[in-house]
Amino acid sequence: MRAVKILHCADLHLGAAVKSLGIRSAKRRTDYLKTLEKIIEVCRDQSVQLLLIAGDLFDSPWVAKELLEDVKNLFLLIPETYIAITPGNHDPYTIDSCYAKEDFWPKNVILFSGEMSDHPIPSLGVRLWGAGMTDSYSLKSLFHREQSIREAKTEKEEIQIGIIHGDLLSAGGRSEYNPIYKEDIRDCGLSYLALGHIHKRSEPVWEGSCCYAYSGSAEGLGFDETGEKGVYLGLVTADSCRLKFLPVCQRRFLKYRIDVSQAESTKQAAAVTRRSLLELQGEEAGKNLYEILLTGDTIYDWSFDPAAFLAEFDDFFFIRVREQRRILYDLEQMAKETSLRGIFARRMLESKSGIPPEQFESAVQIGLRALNGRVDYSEDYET
Ligand SMILES: [Mn+2]
Repeated sequence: MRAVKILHCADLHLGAAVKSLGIRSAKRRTDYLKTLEKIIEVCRDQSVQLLLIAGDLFDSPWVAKELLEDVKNLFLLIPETYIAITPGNHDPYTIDSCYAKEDFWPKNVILFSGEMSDHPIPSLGVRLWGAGMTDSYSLKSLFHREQSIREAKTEKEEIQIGIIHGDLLSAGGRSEYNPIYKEDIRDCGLSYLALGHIHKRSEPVWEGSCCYAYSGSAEGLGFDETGEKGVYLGLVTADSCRLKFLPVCQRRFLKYRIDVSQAESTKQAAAVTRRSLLELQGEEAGKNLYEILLTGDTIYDWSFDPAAFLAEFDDFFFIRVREQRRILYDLEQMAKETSLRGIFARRMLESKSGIPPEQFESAVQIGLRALNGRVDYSEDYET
């Protein structure tokens, strides 16, 4: 049976500025382009016939000239590969968008815009179906023409492949970003539907005879997009999909809780953290982006110095840290002290019976921190 080799990616958000990364933001922006470079490399090395880019290729429809040239030059490196692009809610196909530039895109690029349309690729025995966003919002579903897809499937011996950017929902669900209903894609005639918009990858699954997946963002955009990111690569036939996830990201966003009960200073806490990260991520640990929460129980409440902690990670690409240790205490013993701490302990013991235990514990922790000269602006950390 005829098969086509595809690579499905989405949500590259080229040109995005992630402000929370501070001075690393600019460097991070070059990572996104490197990810596309890597995707192009995979297409070339593995003879991918069809590259599907399911929306939000760019972070905005107005793209810096240099970036646009870089992307075009990358596409020119794989003239044998058809490149299908559907604009997303971040890079909609508007008249002044980069997609509307006349005679700009190489011949191997197929652009979808607006309502669902089809594009036959006879040399591959494939018919592509796609819709492209023309605005940042679309309350109405751009996915339709199921009848035509089914007809094409039965009448012509082609593999029907779809590409779209939107929110996959069950009947009745609402979204401002092109709602696509599972009921519509069930047995719609497509062998594979490449989805974009949701940055978290979903496994390829079947809705009737239609297989679909979100490839997720190919490079994480923040700490809400942790772990390995990549693309789907594999073979599609008229009635089968064999796709494998392939990581292509340059760096990963990672979140860890590190127990620093044994540490007796900020420097020691940094050393414990470094050891853990090297254990968890190996030699290349320093290239990733970390959000660290320091936890543990401590008797000696040494004061944590975030700046001193971060200074120990100069060789790491990006790291941010919060500290939330629990202070171990003996209020009865403390109450005997002739000190501010003693007064605090006595007052707390006096009021203990009237306060729910959890609230009491939290009040003691905040009080002891305050007495040690370190109350943070916000104590409502997630636990
Ligand atoms: Mn996106």
